[in-house]
Amino acid sequence: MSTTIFAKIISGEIPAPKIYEDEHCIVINDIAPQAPVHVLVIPKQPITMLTETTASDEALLGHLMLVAAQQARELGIAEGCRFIVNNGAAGGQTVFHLHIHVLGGQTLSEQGL
Ligand code: IU
Repeated sequence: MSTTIFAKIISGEIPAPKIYEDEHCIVINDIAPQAPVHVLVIPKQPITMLTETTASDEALLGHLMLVAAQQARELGIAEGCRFIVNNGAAGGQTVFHLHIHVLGGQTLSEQGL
């Protein structure tokens, strides 16, 4: 399997501030934010994309969603935010290591998002 930028961030090969980390995932600020708050929840397991997951990933996927929600609360955007998973090149995915975008900080519809 090819190594993505996220795998290198997780391993520490490429330095990137982790705003949260636990046994299963990390959270980083997106390098090209599309909203005032834009973070990425990334599993340490190098799953390519959501449609590659199976029933064995159920607990991990639940964990990622809970971390995303917790980050939204901690970043002060819980009352209005968006959680996005791009899937596959035609779905807008550019980094082929599963991640959840957490976006907020202003009315998203004002940004055309
Ligand atoms: P996508 O869903 O695969 O399109 O999202 C990839 C995101 O990863 C995108 O928003 C990039 O700005 C972001 N990103 C990053 O935060 N740091 C990087 O070094 C690279 C991409 I390459």
